[in-house]
Amino acid sequence: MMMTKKYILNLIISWITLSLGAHTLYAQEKKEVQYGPVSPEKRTDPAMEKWRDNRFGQFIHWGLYAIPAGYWKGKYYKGAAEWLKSWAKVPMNEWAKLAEEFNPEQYDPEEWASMAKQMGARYVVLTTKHHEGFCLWPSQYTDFDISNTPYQKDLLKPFVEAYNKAGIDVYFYYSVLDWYHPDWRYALKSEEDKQAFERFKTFTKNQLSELIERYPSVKGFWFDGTWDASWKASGQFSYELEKHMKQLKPGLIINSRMRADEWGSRHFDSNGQMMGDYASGWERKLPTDTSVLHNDWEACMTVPENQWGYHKNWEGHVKTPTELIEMMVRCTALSGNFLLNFGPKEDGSIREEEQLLVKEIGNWMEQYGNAIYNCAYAGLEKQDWGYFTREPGSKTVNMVVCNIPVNKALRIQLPKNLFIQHYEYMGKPLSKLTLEEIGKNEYFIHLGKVKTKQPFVINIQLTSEKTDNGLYQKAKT
Ligand code: FHN
Repeated sequence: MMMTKKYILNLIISWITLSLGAHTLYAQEKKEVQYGPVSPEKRTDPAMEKWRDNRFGQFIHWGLYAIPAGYWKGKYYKGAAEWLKSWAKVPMNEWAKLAEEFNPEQYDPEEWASMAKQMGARYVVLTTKHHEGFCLWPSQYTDFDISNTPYQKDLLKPFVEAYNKAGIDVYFYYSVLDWYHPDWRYALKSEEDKQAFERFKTFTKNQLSELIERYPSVKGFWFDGTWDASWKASGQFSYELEKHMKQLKPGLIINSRMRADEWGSRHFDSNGQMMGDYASGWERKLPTDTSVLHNDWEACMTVPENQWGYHKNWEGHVKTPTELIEMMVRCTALSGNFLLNFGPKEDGSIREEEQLLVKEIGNWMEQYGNAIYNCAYAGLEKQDWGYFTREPGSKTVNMVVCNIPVNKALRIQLPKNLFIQHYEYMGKPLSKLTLEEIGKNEYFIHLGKVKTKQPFVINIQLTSEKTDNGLYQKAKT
């Protein structure tokens, strides 16, 4: 007993010490940040509202890595295909020779755009240059580009045109990390490194300006490859670059990965303020709670475990359409976007598994897309059968049911003073629904003989005035 008392006392003392310590530390560490967020407040302009409303996007990783597709000199490498150069330790001059083979004759951007539309994607993010440094457009700042391949023609122009024609917003992925460029540096250890990296920064700024000027309908940039010490030491530059790009194209949207502050803090500045317009650190993982609501955010997801570029073998767990739909719903329910990756083959065609996904996700979106587009966190506690989403300001709440309970009864716990006024299926009715009030602001929606295994949506309308207008049945009659 004595031991327990002493133990508890010690615990309390260490808790107080830790809290005071953390507080002092925090107070000490609050930094003067000059190169933090360019737009410190959550953006509410039409471009950003559109980004939010889109909710579902297609990510495309396409580059020279689609040629070896996970194999080098007959040897199989199971890591991400776009990193093969690194796994197989291929010298750059050898890797660069792949450009001599790149001839995507099956490339049909209209077909890609129509697939994306069928799937329900409202925006697309395409790798204009990945870590290998190869550019899908004819860039005046490098020879390592599409014009020096047998294909020769610009891949981006028809891409942008086709997607825009299909009503899909185009974003460009751009890797700062560049394995090809002679001035790229991982760290700035010498004066020579610093000078080289200054040239690299000019190259980066030139290429980004070029992309904005050549493809003026681009809605934003998705930066990557910004984790090395050299970029982390370029806080002022990244701040000025973001400003410059937004001056060239007002309304441009830039992800948090692009930025570092002058202290080397990435995504969020040294005082915890998000930099860029949305948090883009959610890669192959999703948030689980409402702590993300403070900022706009997006999660990007692969279909297999960790493959972005085309890999001949998809090993490990390859996600089902239902899993991916649930992920998208979860993002919407927490006011985030979901970006689903595709890796086209070297000839420009799309692998069969991805074509199947397009159909399945597309069918679902056709019926239930209204529970995703324009929707966000519903302001209600998550329930076990799935997720609530809601268009901001609307009285109608979408219940996206992902797990049907064995008793076919969906329990709904509402906050105090909120009642269900109306309930019905979104789209085609799947069974006869009945409502039962089981407690204070607590209900069951009984599904009856519902057969589907796919997620589906029930719309409920909420009211703050409880009126027994006969729309629900009471538990105790
Ligand atoms: O290294 C890349 C990877 O190849 C892929 O492009 C992903 C997509 O988010 N980003 C990097 C890893 O964070």
